[in-house]
Amino acid sequence: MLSQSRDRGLLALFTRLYRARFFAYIVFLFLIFYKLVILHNNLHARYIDMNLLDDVIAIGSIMLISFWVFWLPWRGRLATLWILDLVLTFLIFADLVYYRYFGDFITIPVLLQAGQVGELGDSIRSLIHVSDLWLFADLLLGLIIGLFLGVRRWRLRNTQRSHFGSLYPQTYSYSDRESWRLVAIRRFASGLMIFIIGFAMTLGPIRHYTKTWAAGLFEGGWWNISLYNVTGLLGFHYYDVYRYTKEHLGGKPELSAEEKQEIQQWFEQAKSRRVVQNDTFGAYRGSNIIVVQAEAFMNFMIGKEIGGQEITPNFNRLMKESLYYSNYYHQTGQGRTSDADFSSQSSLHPLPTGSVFVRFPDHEYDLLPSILKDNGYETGAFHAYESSFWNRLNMYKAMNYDHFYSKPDYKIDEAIGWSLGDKSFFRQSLEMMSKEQQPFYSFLITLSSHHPYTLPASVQELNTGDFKGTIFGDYLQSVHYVDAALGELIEGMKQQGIWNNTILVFYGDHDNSIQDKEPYEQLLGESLSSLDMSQIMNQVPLLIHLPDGQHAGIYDEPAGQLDMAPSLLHLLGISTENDYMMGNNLFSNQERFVVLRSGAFTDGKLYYIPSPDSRFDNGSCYDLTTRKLTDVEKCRIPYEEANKRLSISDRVITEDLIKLLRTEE
Ligand code: GP9
Ligand code: MN
Repeated sequence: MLSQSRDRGLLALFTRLYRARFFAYIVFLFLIFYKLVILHNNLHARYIDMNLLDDVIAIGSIMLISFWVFWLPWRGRLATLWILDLVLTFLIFADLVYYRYFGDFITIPVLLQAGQVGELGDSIRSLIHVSDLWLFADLLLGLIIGLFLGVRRWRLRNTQRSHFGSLYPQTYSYSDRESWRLVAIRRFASGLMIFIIGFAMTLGPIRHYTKTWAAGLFEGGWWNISLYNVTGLLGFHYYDVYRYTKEHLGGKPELSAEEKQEIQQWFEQAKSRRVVQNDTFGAYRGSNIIVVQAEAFMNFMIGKEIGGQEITPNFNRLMKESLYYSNYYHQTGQGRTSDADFSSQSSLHPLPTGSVFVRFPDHEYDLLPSILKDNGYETGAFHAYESSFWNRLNMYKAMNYDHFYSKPDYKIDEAIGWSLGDKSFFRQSLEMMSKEQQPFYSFLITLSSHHPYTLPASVQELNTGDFKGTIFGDYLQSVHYVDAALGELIEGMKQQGIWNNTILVFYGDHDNSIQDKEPYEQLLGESLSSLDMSQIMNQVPLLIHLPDGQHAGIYDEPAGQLDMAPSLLHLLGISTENDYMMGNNLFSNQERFVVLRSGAFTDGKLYYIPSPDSRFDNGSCYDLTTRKLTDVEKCRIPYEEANKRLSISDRVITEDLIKLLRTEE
């Protein structure tokens, strides 16, 4: 008798499990999975397709995040599924929009910079496509159905109440308690079952990947896109939360004696390549320095015309009396402008996630402004924007700048984009500099050519022809404006009498986030290979104008943002012997190796583009002479060196190693 009722109970349990219990849940799983697929298909085609195992991981990870809804009563479960749908949809949507601009996913350190989102208003609006709103359609439908059922239930209950009085019994019988117990067991078992299935579906394939091609995935500082390709979007976010927590709550990893020796040795070798005594060493001792870091100022349009009009006429003119580095790479990651700033001043790589400015402003670095201040320079940072953006206020204090002139220090007499137009920005900055003692070091960050590049009609002076009305056309227009501002800066410096005793450096911070190949092909009048596109998106120009116009010419050896600080210090005759710097000295006549944050690298002969799955042999190794793919094995040794550099740099920054390396030298 007992076993029969248990059988019936079990049977009923399974029937109900399969019939109703899981229906809403399966709809939920399907919807979120479908949205993850939409997200994946919206990422750039260069990334690998989702295969069956990836689908399994995706579904498993949705289960892992939602198994506990089975522990709730039926209606609460439905409402919770709706809320989970909303939260996950919002996450997918936010990742999608973020990815369109940054080519990366949102991470915890990025969320810590979320205060900046408000400022990105126009950019964000331009990155949202109307079709994205479909992601929210099911939520609306769910809300309507929910309201409908709710109202119906309420009506029914009212009718019943008026017929039978209260619906709820005052006391519970033994059998009520029994059936509650059964309900509780059933709920618990369902939730547990979903958890176990989800766990196996997520961890099983990931384990398989990490045992095969993705070995070392969770140990090394893998690029986020590679992580995503293994773990899927939700898995990536779990891991990111775990990584962040471990980093901040788990204490610093121990640096073993061998590791320390290896890092120390690497820096010794870097020093021997960098520190040289030649005739450029100290040739410009005591000169002022003005460094202009120009927003999204890329290299591909230098020297180009559109409808017979030069896009960057002032830059082109200045180039004739300056050192122009035609293969200069930005080495930035998620920290964009702040990464360009950090790597140029510190000669270290930025981090794979977030911005060093935000994450580790209090760690020790050998920074150009600080070194110059110690050598008698008055140092100033100039940026006509909110001082808190990218945590600059704190970071610039740590960098030892004497002054940080931000938005409140400027008169907004030429409103463009986020803030003040670059022409007025340069003019007012020069006025501020005129009050400083010489020699000075001034670091200026421009802003007018910021995404989405829309300038007021009154300052549009380039006829962008066929590109008019496109974001690419707006980009060229804004770059043309910045170039005109550069022309005025040079005039201003001459009028102020500092042209002949100042080194002027001008470089772009990073790319413009316009990934679409077509407008570049149209402007350049040629079809572009993957190698061409990779170089276009990663190259920014570097111009160094020396006070006497010496050494002018085009330098086509590879170089990168990490090289700026050691090179300028060389010209000033300030030794970097005791500094922990990773970049090249552009005046040392040594062979150069440039590593990008994505793991791409070049030595001038080879150019390696990593594969999104981070497997070395799936990457592309190009011969720069033929510009054709070559045997990937040729890239193996430099690939290992590139990874070593990135991981040393990451450890130095996150574990605050400079202090340690220096104190126990
Ligand atoms: C604003 C500027 C933003 O201060 O640095 O530039 P971004 O980092 O978005 O390129
Ligand atoms: Mn920028």
